[in-house]
Amino acid sequence: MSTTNGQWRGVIEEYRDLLELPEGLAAVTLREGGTPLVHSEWLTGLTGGEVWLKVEANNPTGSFKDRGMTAAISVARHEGAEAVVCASTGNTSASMAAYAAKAGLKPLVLIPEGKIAAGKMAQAVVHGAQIIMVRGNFDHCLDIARGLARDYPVALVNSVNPVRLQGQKTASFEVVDFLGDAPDFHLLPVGNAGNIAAYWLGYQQYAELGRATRRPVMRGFQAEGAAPLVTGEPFPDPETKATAIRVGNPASWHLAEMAAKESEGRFAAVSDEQILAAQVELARHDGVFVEPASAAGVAGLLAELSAGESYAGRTVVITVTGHGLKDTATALETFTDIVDTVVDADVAAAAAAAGLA
Ligand code: AN7
Repeated sequence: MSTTNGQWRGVIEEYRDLLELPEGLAAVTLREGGTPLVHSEWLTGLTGGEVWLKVEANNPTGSFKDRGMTAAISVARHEGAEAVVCASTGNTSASMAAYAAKAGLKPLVLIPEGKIAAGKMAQAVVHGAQIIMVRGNFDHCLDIARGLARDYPVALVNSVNPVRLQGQKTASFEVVDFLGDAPDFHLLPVGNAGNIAAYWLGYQQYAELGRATRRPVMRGFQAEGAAPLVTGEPFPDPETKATAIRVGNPASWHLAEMAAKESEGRFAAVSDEQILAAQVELARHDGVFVEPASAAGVAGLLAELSAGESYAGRTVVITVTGHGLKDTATALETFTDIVDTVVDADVAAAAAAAGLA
């Protein structure tokens, strides 16, 4: 991996030769990617394998979406677009708004009414997006976004735009570049299913190039109330507290199924309780605070271990997709007594309250 004076250049410059993008494309970048693989002593201990977290919160807008967005916005500008549109459960809109601002494009965001985490909403607003709330879910928003891009002069930057996957697949490259080979297993949350498709694309490409000797088994985890890839049927009314993956009819359904099939992987569902418990456990054991949806992969691993599945001796990468600060309201819902005690400004009183005295 090359750098300029030690600074990571962003995924287009770091991996340009490996991405299907227009020749000489000028990158609109916030230096996304180059995110850490953090070793999880906790999950390594539980599994008897080696478990790594690919911490995508460390992207400029706090989620993995920036990898695909640098590519999509660069191409939109390259092709002369003046406005860009996306449907979003929150993170795509936050990312699009930031990159559109950098590129001087007008961002238009379609989001499901009342179901967007406050942090993500703040990002879209502050970056200057025009926000349209739709009485409906993400799937309705995506239909509208597609319709707008078809009939009006706005470029669609959802992951149905193949350029997005070109950027997002760089996450697999980074995993292999760091570990020296592909892991045995790759676990991640799945909503609209672009990310699992992109990872699989990246792993396949590296294997074909001889940069990896193997391809991982891909395991995708959905929320029980929004698990179409598990049941095989769209969910007309998807529901989960993990709003980022509240998707009933994933756009990349077919690609995601191919990734699971070709890698001998699978999809499974986890409950909101399992997701929120995993979020807290991950924060407390590993010091990594992720948003609820991002904990679905960890929740999946824990559920599989309980069901007798073994990862002993295996290398496992789990992508944690977005930052915990995106949605503090949901994170704090389970905590009734946030502040233990209120005391006067006095050491003895604090010591007594803390049980030290
Ligand atoms: C934190 O922002 O779909 O399976 O519109 O924000 O590639 O959809 C977000 C998805 C996982 C699922 N984790 O990824 C959107 C949006 C987080 C996310 C997913 C999302 P995909």
